[in-house]
Amino acid sequence: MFASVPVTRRDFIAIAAMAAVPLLADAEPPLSDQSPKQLAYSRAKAAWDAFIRVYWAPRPKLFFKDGLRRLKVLDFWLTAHAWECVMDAHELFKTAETAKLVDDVYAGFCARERDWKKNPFNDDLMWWVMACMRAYRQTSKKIYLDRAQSTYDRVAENEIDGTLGGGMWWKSDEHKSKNACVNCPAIIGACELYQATRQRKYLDQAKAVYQWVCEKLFDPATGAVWDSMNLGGKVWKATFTYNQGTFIRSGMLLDKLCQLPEAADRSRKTINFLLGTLSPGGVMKGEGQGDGGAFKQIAIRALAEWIAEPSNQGKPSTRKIFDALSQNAEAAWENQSEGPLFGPDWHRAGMPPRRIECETDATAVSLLLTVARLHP
Ligand code: 7K2
Repeated sequence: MFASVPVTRRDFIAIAAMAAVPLLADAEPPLSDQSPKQLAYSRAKAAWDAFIRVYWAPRPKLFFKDGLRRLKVLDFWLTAHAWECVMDAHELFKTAETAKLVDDVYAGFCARERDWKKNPFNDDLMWWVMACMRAYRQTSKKIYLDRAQSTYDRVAENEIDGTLGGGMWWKSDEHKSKNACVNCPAIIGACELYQATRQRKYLDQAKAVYQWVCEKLFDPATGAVWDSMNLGGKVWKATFTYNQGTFIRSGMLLDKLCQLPEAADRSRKTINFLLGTLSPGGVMKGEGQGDGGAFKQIAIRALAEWIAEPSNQGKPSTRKIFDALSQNAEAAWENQSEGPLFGPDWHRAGMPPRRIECETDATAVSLLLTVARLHP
């Protein structure tokens, strides 16, 4: 059995709000009979409702970055992750509303970003390839597959070459570095395109890029995935959580598609690094807002995929990964800000809600949705 999750005053508030039960000191709703799974669901629902209320504008179908001020629209790459958060919600709630929202986020984004070729950040495009493939898996709508395929094909053709031994350039307007944040998403995108189309070229490309990442940016001693290599061959050894996540998922997919147990072994090492070194006290480190606000969301999604993978079911190591996600969810919940909204560092009490950005909140929302969905 899972360790029982303590029910806190925040839970009473969240659940009372959901059930429209008046919060009287002597008439608390009967939380004591909620199972840990129900409690995880209530928390996820409260966080999700606040996220949509604060950051989403149904007309003209966009996410605001600064939800309570509504002055800035969410960035290109961060919208791919807000979209994935919506898909996390749809996987849990499966309502007509969440289904519509999946399509609306994409439609609204495309209405604003009419020409993705103008974006020189290849990583931004690979994040959208990943998100579109997930939307395709979820909805079976071909527009998502087509967009993923045409985007991936164009970038792969122009941006993968033999300089530095292989791999994809980070930016198309200046070939100065090859980064984990573009190469691992490219591997994942290619694997998923292979699964959907069975075109061999995708698998070959995924394997070649993976080999390059393993040679240049993976530390076999610790399992760490480093950030990037510049034109001089110098490696920036920063270890951000998102790069651990996409590398974990790359190895898992390649092992699944072409029996590469050594790839799954590397992923296991990286999971240990992410849940050990990068998680002081068992909770993943804060990486600030802005781009850093989304990093953990990407790492969490990779762990969720690992847990959901049929061949990992029932293993003690899989259970440990779920427990780690649960512990992160517990910390995020306890350190929430009013809303409930969630700041970037789940080790310390929340920041003022006005300062919390969409991508930062979305990370905790995805975590809570995922824990509720995967809860046994
Ligand atoms: O240096 C890269 C990457 O390797 C590193 O991990 C992060 C650290 O910073 C950049 S990527 C950051 C973003 C900048 N704005 C536009 C986005 O598309 C881009 O990914 O933060």
